[in-house]
Amino acid sequence: MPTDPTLHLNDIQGDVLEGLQKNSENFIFFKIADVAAFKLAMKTHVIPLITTAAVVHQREFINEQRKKLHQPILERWLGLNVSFTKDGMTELLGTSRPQLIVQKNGNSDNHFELGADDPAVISGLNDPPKTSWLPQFISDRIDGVFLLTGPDHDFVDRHSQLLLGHLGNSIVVVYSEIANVRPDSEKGHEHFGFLDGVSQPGVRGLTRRRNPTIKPDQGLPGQDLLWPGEFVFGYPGQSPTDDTAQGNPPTLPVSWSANSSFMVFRRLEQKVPEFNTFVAAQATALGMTPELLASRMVGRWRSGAPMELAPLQDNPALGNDNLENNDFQFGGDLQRLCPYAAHIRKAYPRDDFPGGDEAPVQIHRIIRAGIQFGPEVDKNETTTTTSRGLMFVCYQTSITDQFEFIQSQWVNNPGFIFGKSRPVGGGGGPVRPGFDTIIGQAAGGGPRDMDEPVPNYPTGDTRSALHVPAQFVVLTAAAYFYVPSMTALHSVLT
Ligand code: N7H
Repeated sequence: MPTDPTLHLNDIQGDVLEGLQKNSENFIFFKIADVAAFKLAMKTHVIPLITTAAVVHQREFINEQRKKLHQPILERWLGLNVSFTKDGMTELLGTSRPQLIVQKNGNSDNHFELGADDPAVISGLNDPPKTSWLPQFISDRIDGVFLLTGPDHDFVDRHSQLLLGHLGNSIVVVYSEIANVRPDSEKGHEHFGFLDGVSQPGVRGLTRRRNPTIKPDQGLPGQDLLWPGEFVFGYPGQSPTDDTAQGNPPTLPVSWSANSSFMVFRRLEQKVPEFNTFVAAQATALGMTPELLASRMVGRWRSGAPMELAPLQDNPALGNDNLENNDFQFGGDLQRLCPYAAHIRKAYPRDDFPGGDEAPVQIHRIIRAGIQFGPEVDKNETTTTTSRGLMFVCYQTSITDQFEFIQSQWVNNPGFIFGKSRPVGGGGGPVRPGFDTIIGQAAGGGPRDMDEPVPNYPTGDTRSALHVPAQFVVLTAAAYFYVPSMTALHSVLT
């Protein structure tokens, strides 16, 4: 077993690896109005409030202990992180600052410097035009974002006011939105109703191995351990040819980039009533239940149970059990269990490459840290009248090789997963898997299709296709951020 790297958790901001503990989260997007005053306020009042990965790790441990003892979580923890766009970095360091361009796996990634609203980035991802984004994201410059988390909406609101009081006129808030986990039994489920936060990459040096002797390269069963350089600068990354070996650390041209990361933010509106109506009508046409159709689009049931292990019927006990709900592969399944185009199969194909080689997959992973925004669907709402969805957040060391690769090369690519065929009894022959019908985007917002929504399980050769004329997940704002280390916050940046 290779020796684990030592992670400097005190120097890494807390949302990056394990995620700030949150029921509620304010996203405060700001423009720096007075650089000197901003730096002073940060040094004096704000940086001491920032939650590090060490604190998050400790809180996670306490939460786990309480869960084991069936005790409620009583602590009312405040979480705070800060990160900057390319414009914010220029404000803080001047126009002659070094460009944050990353060399990783032989590629040069300058997309942080281009930004999420660059025309080339927008067209590369098939994103909707900027003119359809929230006006605040196109009418003003965004220099940075504070992520402020807590146990409930009021707590987050109150602490946000205190934070803004510390910063005074040094910033202008360009846009802010408090997002909240869904209520009661929907807690932990995104707005279409599916359990979220089930599968995350394990991180060597942080994630505990449940079975170190038998599964030395996994945390929880099925959770592959990755080298931390995939998510935080200053550490070895994944080898592109061997899924357990360490590769070169990604490089940044500045000496103070260790323990920093890149954050991708996307405000993704979800058209929930429209999704439900569409799924119900298509399920009738295809002769299946709406539950089964929606779950085959996602690759998991609403409970979190994976189609690979529960192909025809939900199994809530399995969905809830983190010792089992990730312990599966896709490679041997010619989409009898789970469609090639299901969201989780497209976004993380596991061993589904020729020969079961996982190395080419593990260099395109992300750590997700999103939260739901907007109200519950009203019982009279048949078309979306109030904006709701996912504040999508993910961390990585290369935006082009990780988030953008997944979006543009996998989920938006109807040919991916490549080289797939049908079972011989089903006529054999090559398959075009189609789009990820949850988040995949066709050029110009065009229609998408997906192969084999109807399961041929355990046998059968019914050919079916799902035609999806509209997007049920719509991008309404996006931005790329640099998440500096605590050292950089204390020194060069203030
Ligand atoms: Fe996805 N959904 O409800 O369908 N996602 N996602 N996602 N997603 C996952 O494993 C969803 C989005 C990934 O390791 C689950 O936590 C919705 C973007 C990845 O097996 C569910 C939206 C991107 C995984 C959803 C959305 C990804 C994943 C299963 C937008 C990146 C892990 C629960 C509104 C480009 C796959 C879980 C794995 C899981 C949904 C966005 C990527 C239920 C509704 C933008 C890598």
